[in-house]
Amino acid sequence: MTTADPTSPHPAWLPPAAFRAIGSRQTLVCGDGTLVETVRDEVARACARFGGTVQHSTGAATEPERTGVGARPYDLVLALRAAGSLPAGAAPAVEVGRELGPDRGGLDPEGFALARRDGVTVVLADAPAGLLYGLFEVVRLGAAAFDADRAVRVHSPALRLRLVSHWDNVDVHPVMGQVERGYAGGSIFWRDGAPIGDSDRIREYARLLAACGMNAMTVNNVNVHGTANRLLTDRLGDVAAIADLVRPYGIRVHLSVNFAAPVALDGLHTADPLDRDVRAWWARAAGRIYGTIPDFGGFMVKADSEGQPGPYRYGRTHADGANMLADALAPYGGVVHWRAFVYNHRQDWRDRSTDRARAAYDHFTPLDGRFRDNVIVQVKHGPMDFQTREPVSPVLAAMPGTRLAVEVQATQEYTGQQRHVCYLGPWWSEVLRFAPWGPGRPTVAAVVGGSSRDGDRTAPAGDDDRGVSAGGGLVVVSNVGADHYWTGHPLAQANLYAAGRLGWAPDLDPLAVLDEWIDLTFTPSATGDPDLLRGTLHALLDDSWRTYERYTAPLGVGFMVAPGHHYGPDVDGYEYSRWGTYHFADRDGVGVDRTRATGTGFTGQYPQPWADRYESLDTCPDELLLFFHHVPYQHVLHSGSTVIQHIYDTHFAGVEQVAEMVRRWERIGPAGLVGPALHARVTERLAEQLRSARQWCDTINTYFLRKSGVPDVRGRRIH
Ligand code: GCV
Repeated sequence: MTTADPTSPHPAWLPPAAFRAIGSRQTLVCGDGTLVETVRDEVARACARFGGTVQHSTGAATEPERTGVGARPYDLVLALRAAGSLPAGAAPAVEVGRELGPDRGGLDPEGFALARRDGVTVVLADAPAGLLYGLFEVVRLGAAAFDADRAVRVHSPALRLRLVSHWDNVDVHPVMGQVERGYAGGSIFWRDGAPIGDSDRIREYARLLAACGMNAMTVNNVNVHGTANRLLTDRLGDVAAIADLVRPYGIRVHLSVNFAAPVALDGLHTADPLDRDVRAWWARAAGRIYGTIPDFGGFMVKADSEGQPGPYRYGRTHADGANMLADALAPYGGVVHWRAFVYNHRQDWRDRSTDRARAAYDHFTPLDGRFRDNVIVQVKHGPMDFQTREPVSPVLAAMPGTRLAVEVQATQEYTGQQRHVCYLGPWWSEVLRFAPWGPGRPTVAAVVGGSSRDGDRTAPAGDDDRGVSAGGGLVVVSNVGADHYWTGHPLAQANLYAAGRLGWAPDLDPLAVLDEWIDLTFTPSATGDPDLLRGTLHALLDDSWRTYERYTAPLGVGFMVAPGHHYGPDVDGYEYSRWGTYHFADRDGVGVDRTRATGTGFTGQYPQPWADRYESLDTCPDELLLFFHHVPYQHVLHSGSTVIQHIYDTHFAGVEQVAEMVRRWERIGPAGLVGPALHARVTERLAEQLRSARQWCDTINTYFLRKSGVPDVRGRRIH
């Protein structure tokens, strides 16, 4: 990576050098359409830099002489199968096409086949998006794409919808600022109520998203207020301008909308989803939007949640609300992402039966089967709220008749706010691979990919016809802002990259994904030792989520953070508050009893085997013990340690691990393996991470020493 140019955004995983292998060769691009032109332009840009050539053959110009290359073989052929006959120099592509054959069936609309035969690397697709994703696969392979022969391999995304959700405010919010929970500067779309107008950056962003496998985004916060309401009406042009910029990279724009928009914008007396005028209002809004943005993706809605309006106010259900919007969008093929993040944020803490973890399941599962085909119920991956460790949300296993999406959070609200290194790929991978019905049964990835129909035997017959089989995919809350490095902490780029790659292929090893990101982002320097750089990055990132967990949140306890901004420790900050109660620590023990036997009954929301596994102290995994059980401090974990000793040990260990990260990063400075600006930025953030880790360690250990009165068996100093 070269020294940062402060005037243009950092190239992240698409630096020019990532295109060297393609740009120095002879390429043929065959096909028509905007995305094919993007492919051609990408290759042409690389060739201009590295000396190769590109020919573009549309259906109307397939003769070799018209490509200007005659029979000379190409190194790379990227072709739509319907593009017509290929020139002689692309003969191996014809063979690959034959092998792929009609008998293998049509390729996925975003899929492609990749092979290397007789010195020609071949990418074939049936639709332009496939060619674009195929190009980025060749970029990822780099020189290896042009080495030995490769058998034909068909690639297609496991999850159809892979959406980045921006919590960007159009107006500056008095408390949350320009981006809610944003830790990377301002918004890339909005500033002070107006579009920011940086087309280049938005285009670059779309490129980065496509290159990691994303295909959709919302452009405004799910908490919709002020000017953001008007993106549906007189400010629709702002949305259309963004859609125009990202369309060439296959990214569709969605909008977060306010359920009460008809009231807020047009003074209707109600937003009741069954009211005729309200339904007509939304139908008109949808018609207007599709008249302006024909490939508009749809709406995202946070309703009856944390003060946002919703159907409850009118005595209606979430299905009524979502279906009304779905009906408005259906004629145009749009979808509604309806969030399941609904809970009582005005709890009475004296009522021990109220359990925030239960809420989404209690609100939504009775409605299973009642949502339209174009409604996607969007479920946060855990039952709480993106804590450092939570079990997988049981809702994901309980709505077989509904399209479900899983929502993860790249913006590091609870995981160090992009001041701490915290690579979340391993966490998301655990979530996506989790098998709610037990080993060998469908995973969360299968549920949101729509291929889990045997996941629950109560699934209604013929549900494929209802569109349920399409699944709802992955939603990732963006960690991107107007910062030079996009993500504040340069190493946090890896999280966005990983979200896209895991959305495309949830089975990928998150550490292999990290290698991809390293290979693309950090160009080996002529003098430096690339293994030292790779080793350092792995040492910093691989286990960073677990390191973060060690010095912050032990054994599944959440929310011991400072209220409001959520950075740094405050053990009782949220305890006995209207938002919930999360650890119930007293002089005898700690944890939340969520068992069926004596607690809130939350364990009963899981199918077997997890319902029983979480219920029993004997089988509950250590890392979730305090999420499910209230236990004495001297309770012995499966690890052999006691709960209290585990708290002390992990906190000290976490700090030591961060100190080691600091040392490792310092060591690569003089080697010049990364540019000095990037090195300095990471150094500065690591210093803060170390300070903060020590603070967490001191605060948590002191708190539990005082509460429990149990000394550290190793006699370390606890304040
Ligand atoms: C956008 C958490 C965050 C809120 C966020 C909310 C949500 O509560 O703290 O900032 O609001 O989740 O997901 O809607």
